[in-house]
Amino acid sequence: MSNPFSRRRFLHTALAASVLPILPDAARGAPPAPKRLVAGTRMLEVNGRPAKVFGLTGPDGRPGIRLAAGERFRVELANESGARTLVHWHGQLPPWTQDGFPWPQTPPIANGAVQSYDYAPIPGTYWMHSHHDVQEQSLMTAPLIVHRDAELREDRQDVVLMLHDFTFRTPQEVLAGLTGTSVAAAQAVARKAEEAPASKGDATAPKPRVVKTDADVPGVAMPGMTVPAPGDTQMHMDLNDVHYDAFLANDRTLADPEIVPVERGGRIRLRVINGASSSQFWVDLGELVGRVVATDGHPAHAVAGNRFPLAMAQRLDILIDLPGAGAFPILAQLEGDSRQTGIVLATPGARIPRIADGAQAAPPVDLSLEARLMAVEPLPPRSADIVQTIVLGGGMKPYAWSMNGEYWPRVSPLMLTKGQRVEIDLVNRTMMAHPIHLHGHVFQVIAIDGQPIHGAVRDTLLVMPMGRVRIAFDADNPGRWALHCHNLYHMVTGMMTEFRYPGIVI
Ligand SMILES: [Cu+2]
Repeated sequence: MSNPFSRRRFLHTALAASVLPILPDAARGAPPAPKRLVAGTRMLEVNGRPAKVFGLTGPDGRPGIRLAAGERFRVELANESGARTLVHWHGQLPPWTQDGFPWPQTPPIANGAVQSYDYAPIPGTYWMHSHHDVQEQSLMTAPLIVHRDAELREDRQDVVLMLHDFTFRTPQEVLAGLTGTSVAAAQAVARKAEEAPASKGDATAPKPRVVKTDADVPGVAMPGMTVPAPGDTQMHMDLNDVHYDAFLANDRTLADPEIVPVERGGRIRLRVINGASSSQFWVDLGELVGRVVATDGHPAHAVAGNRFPLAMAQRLDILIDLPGAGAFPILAQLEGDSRQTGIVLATPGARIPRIADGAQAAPPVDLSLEARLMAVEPLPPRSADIVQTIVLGGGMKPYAWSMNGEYWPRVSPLMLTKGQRVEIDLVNRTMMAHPIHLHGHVFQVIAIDGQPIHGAVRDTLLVMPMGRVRIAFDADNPGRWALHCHNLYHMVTGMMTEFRYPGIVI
């Protein structure tokens, strides 16, 4: 009879002892060490010229942060950028003091300082960007991917495609070109213009101002487009406030695209992130057919197609099953323009084609996909406790944009009470589309132009020119939260407001 304390048991014990020191802390019950994220600068080559940009580099040397299923967002953000900064975890639901928005209580991080974050993240495709000044334009942006348990069983290759717009001008030069003067001066002119006709009409509903001429805003080209409006009348809309030098996909142009090695017949989860400051794209899968299965990180019932609109700050998860071997460009074409950027999925030995810009200008990004989307995990049905209308106003000349006639930072906070079901009508009285982003909450799209839908769950939604959408969310995250247009230049010239819960000490 063998000894119950067998060799097998001994080996097991010895092995455990020898392995213990290299086990992750989590396996010993202690929280894992925080991940270090460095806000710094880096050099890119764009159109053959060196370009110094910001960057957010994770512990593996790649941009951003990737978290395993169930892992906490425990991050030490080290600011080595040479400037003050503050990073927002776009779409995540942390306590408001960790949201990375520059409230007086949560000021930007000084150069050389380190700030810690610790919260339970929600899974999906997210991103991070500076919410300080106009640093987002200088690529202080990166992916934030939180994996799901279910993805482990999917056995798909994860491919991230992050889009940017790039200019050799400084963001301050771009902004000065748009306003012609200063933000404050443009807002003052806009306020005065809105006050003047108020006596004749409804003072609470700002009218659209006459918008733009192409030639008279210095340094800016704005292709206008005429598109059929609802009701089949013709409507002029404005696109692309800023003329960019390049569009980047994972920091590279289409002249020198990233080649992503994939397996013949490979199964891909493509995570597309529009990190551009002022540009919207059509994601074009070419000969491939994909299935959109998540919007802004939140699962949606699959919608098949090969060309999908993507507004600023939005994300799409697209499942792609490759038909075999070859090189498969995944492109993003600027709305209203023929220029595009992208990456190439390539099986071993595939010949990489040279890809030119599009043959013709793409139409404006629209809500054609939005209308087809349905959340897998919708909000529980419930009637609204409050319904709030938010009117999007402003225009190109003077270049200032508003919410309910107010220009950030001179706004009156909208008060929420914990436990309320909130519905918001976003009413666009301008000739531009506005991608509206709500901090700290996820919402469901429940109507487009008055037509009820059981739409996507999201954190950013496009409101078409002269269009109207309704969103619903539960007020479950007390604090101070921004609601704003994610066109960087619309936001910094005024299109932002605040949701505030009572009891927050200001
Ligand atoms: Cu906007």
